[in-house]
Amino acid sequence: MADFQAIADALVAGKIEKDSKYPPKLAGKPGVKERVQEALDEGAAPGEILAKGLIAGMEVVGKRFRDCEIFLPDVLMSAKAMHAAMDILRPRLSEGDTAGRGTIIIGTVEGDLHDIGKNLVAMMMEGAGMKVVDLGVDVSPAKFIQAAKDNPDAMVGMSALLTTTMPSMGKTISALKEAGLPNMTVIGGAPTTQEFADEIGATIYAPDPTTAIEKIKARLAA
Ligand code: B1M
Repeated sequence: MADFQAIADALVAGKIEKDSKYPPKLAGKPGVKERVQEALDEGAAPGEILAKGLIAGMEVVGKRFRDCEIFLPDVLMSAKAMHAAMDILRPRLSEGDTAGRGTIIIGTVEGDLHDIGKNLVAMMMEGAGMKVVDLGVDVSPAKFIQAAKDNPDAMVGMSALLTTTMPSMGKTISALKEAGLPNMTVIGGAPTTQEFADEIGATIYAPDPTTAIEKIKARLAA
């Protein structure tokens, strides 16, 4: 039975791999890379490792940061560990044929550098067989528009983690409409809600990757 708690603990501690010097108190102990590999070798499903190990660990980081129990450098180390773990999981999640299951353009909106949630969503979409065009972070409406022109059948996915950057989602949707582009849109990210999605005219609101995938599939099948 894979030890998901050990994966979450390594992530919370920001321990990337055995040879990492940070944090000094865990010198020589396995990091998130070894823990994830161990779980895969034991036969755990990549999606389960993601949900029960990595996302669970990141939720702890989020709560501790909110409660001022840890500080930005700690969060950054956990974010780095998350990226390292995702590098191992990504190919496993995206095995399979991506033809005919829809294309998603995805990015974190202008002014926003948070990409952990966006990357998770992108990975899980790839895992579900969708083609993903990842524009990265701090994506301007103009960049979304260009990608939508290049991929007219794609749905445009936007992620925002800051209340100050949420309005950029509305600006992008307005810009798509003004440019006469027919692309449907999907939004998500911690501060977003169904109410906000309705307000800005997004096609789909999804609080998590699984809901995003289910709703996108339903729309494409309709
Ligand atoms: Co930032 N940060 N941060 N941060 N950070 C938050 C978001 C914050 C809530 C912390 C807090 O104060 N409690 C707060 C925002 C407050 C607000 O706007 N009301 C905040 C702040 C203020 C800031 C800075 C301004 C701090 C500063 O500099 N003073 C700064 C802003 C930088 C910028 O973007 N311009 C900043 C910086 C950073 C770091 C760089 C240190 C780091 C980001 C590293 C990175 O992403 N590479 C960071 C982090 C890690 C966080 C917290 C701790 C964790 C975010 C995270 O990764 N969560 C966060 C606190 C928290 O969330 N409790 C916080 C885990 C991730 C899996 O969840 O992204 O919600 P999430 O994604 C979920 C769902 O939302 C959904 O699926 C995902 C998986 O379930 N989802 C989608 C996401 N996108 C989706 C798209 C979809 C569908 C679903 O469809 C397209």
